[in-house]
Amino acid sequence: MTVESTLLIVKPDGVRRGLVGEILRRAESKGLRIAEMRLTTIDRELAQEHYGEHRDKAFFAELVDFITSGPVVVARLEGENAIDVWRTLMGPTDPRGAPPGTIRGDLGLVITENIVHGSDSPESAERELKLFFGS
Ligand code: 3AN
Repeated sequence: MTVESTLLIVKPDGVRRGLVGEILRRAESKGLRIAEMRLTTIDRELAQEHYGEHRDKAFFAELVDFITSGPVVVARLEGENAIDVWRTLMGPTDPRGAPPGTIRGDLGLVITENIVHGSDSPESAERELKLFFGS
């Protein structure tokens, strides 16, 4: 058994479009457990820290503008292999090629507004959960 924790974010587009329930339903239906959750607005400092690995990318400013553009839902998801399982449910980064059945495949259209975030490794999950939940 590898019980893991991962960070789920419903991004501002997901909250604006009223998709919070749909996204959480998919996580819960799969068997992942919501261990902590809140509605919050990410400030620029936290956004820059969270997306630190993308600091040098051309889309960094746009990324920070977008994630701070309105309320988000952040949650700690727990379960067997939660990190990979949540990434699989989300689908690939670019919704254009994301398979139907995934969140981005079913609900997203463009890469800049791709609805959800999920930690991409155990190291990222630990770092990100610390940023948003303190541990
Ligand atoms: P993921 O969210 O699938 O882990 P990352 O970590 O590669 O993807 O990218 C973080 C976020 O940066 C993505 N969710 C997406 O919103 C944005 N992003 C990634 N690549 C691009 C790109 N080429 N143009 C604009 N935004 C991008």
